[in-house]
Amino acid sequence: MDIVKQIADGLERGDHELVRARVREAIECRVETATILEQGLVAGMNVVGERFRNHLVFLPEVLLSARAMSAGMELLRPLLIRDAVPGRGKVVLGSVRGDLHDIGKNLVGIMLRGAGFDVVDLGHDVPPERFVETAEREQAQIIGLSALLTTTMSGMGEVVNLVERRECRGRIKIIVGGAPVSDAFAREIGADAYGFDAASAVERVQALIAAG
Ligand code: B1M
Repeated sequence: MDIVKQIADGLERGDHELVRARVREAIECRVETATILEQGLVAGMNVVGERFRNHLVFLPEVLLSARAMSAGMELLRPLLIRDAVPGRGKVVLGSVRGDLHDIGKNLVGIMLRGAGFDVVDLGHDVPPERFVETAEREQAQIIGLSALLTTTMSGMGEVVNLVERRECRGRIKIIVGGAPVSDAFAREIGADAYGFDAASAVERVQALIAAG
């Protein structure tokens, strides 16, 4: 099996030691940084995301793969900066104001990072202004909002309205998700996309960025 395939395979199995060793080897063998990232790490994480979505693997497996991803990225990061491999896009992520639930949001962040996106994680209980100001300052293309309470969902609409008021609607797109959130709710508040789970969040973000 070639070395890049071994990286993807190690990622799928959540074997961080194998991934670290193979990424190091690939770097020493002068495999292109973008190839190691896209065809090794990201390809492996995409498989994990798909399996998670189909309930073939569960949270512990995803976390192991995320750890393996981080192990690989640690070695790759300086080279990505040096080679200026274009990032896939930047996402400002957080749980909305009043909401302390962050397990699902963290998972979405892990999967987005796994798919090669830069993620600015603002944590939980984040006020609307902070989402929008951070997205503007960081020149992020996407704001990702998570809510687990029916009482905090309305905070998502506030972020959409604020983006509109600041006239950055064209530049910044908004994706929403969380257990009480639905596609219909996302449309009702004027969000650009709804992510049912972490894997679909990655797909939606990819589609939003591709649409420009
Ligand atoms: Co709370 N809680 N909780 N809680 N809690 C729920 C959500 C609840 C459904 C439990 C219940 O009553 N059956 C209920 C909400 C009812 C409602 O509003 N409809 C509830 C309540 C009422 C409360 C409190 C009010 C309880 C109280 O104090 N009386 C309180 C509120 C605190 C607050 O936020 N202000 C509270 C507190 C807590 C804890 C702090 C104890 C803890 C949170 C710890 C933490 O997150 N660090 C907690 C927990 C753990 C839960 C349950 C049990 C589990 C949530 C979870 O982590 N699921 C939950 C019951 C349940 O869901 N079964 C419950 C696992 C996680 C992987 O799934 O978060 O759904 P989830 O994320 C998924 C998708 O939703 C999606 O992808 C993720 C991965 O597939 N997704 C996105 C999430 N964000 C996304 C963003 C996207 C796209 C997809 O794009 C950006």
